[in-house]
Amino acid sequence: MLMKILVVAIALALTALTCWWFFGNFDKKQAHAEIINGQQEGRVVVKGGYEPEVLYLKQGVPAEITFDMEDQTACLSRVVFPDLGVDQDLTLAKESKIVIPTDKKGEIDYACGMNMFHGKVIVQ
Ligand SMILES: [Cu+2]
Repeated sequence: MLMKILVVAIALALTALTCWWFFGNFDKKQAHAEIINGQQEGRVVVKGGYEPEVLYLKQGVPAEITFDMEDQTACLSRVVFPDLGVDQDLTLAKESKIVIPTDKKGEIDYACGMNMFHGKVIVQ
């Protein structure tokens, strides 16, 4: 009996480790925007969610995020930034640019049109 519990415990631990390995891919989950000639360029791939989920911007540098549409589902067809009053249809072009104000530090959340998938921009 004790042996069975031990085997189950080890199996669970291995499963947890595997999940962490695959889903805890932090490189894909967050990124810093590139600064080119005094302009920040962020890039978010829309494919079954947002990649990266968290994008860091530098305060005071004009910024723009390009949403690269790789998803065919209706779910992700719109991106909504409630704080910015942005509700952009991403199906009009492969790439859609959205200007992000960087005058003050803080977090700017965005989501798909149904508020199911979430992403975040952090100005710091
Ligand atoms: Cu959705």
